Amino acid sequence: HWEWQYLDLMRRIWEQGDERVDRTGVGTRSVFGATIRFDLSGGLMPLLTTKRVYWKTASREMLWFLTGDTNIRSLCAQGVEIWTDWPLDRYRKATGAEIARADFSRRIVEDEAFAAEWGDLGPVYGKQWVDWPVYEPAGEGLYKKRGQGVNQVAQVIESLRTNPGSRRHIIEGWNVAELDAMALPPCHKTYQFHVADGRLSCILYQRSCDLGLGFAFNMWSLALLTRMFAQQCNLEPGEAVWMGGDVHLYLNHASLVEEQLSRQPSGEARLDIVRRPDSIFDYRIEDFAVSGYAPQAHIAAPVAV
Ligand code: UFP
Repeated sequence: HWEWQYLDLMRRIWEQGDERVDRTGVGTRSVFGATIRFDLSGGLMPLLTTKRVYWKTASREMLWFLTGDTNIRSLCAQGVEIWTDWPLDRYRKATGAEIARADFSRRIVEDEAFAAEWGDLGPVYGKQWVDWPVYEPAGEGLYKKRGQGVNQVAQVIESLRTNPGSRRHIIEGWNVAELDAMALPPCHKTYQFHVADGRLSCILYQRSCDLGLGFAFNMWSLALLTRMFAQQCNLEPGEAVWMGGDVHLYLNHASLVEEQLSRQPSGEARLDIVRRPDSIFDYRIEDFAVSGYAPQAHIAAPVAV
């Protein structure tokens, strides 16, 4: 079962990883450099079975990236709160208000002007993926931002269709010049696609990975993106290859690690994309049907912000 790759990595990090002080102050054990591979043939998907993974939440986030939106409002409206802590933190610090997360989220949804002022994350994934800024010479050594940036997603779809043998099918999130303006510099920063024998594969390079919480989402999203791209390019799904830089477990995840390592992987999940949308930008959550997913119980663990 593919999931042993994950459980083995978890055990290795917990037992032998280097203990490090990290940005959040929580502390981690980590290894530097790890790979997990998954064969997407036959519609199979890398959904962890040793705990329940909320794949719809991860899918909604992926669809939100593809819209280019960087405001949390549409996520909150769908009950997706995975990005809410950053704007909430900024709001609390700026105003001194003691607002509960649920109230903040509700206000973001109900009050458009409030969302415009407080709900934006800066030029994170969505912005870089579909509107990477381009600067043009404006005389006297000055440069001017072009109205429309580069749509990397559309360009890669086009290059996969017209030049499948290319080794340049890359979507990059790490815009060095704009990192300071982002709520969080991209974790899943580089996607590279590859066509061989009519199959589409994708490598994700993730610079930093919370193996206990983030990975399950990141691996699912990588596979989902690959499936959508394959469908749009009339290719069969190949492999999803995940590569981590700093792969870590937070020291306050001891009970998650203990519980998950006591479980055995079981069964396999399949994804059926029930419709073929006109473009990569037209998918909806209803297009995704997962079958065969019978995970073991959810395991709660604190998120380090
Ligand atoms: N993290 C993930 N996956 C993600 C994401 C964040 O694992 O998609 F957005 C984790 C990795 C790390 C923290 O524990 O969030 C980001 O912190 P840093 O920027 O210091 O690496």
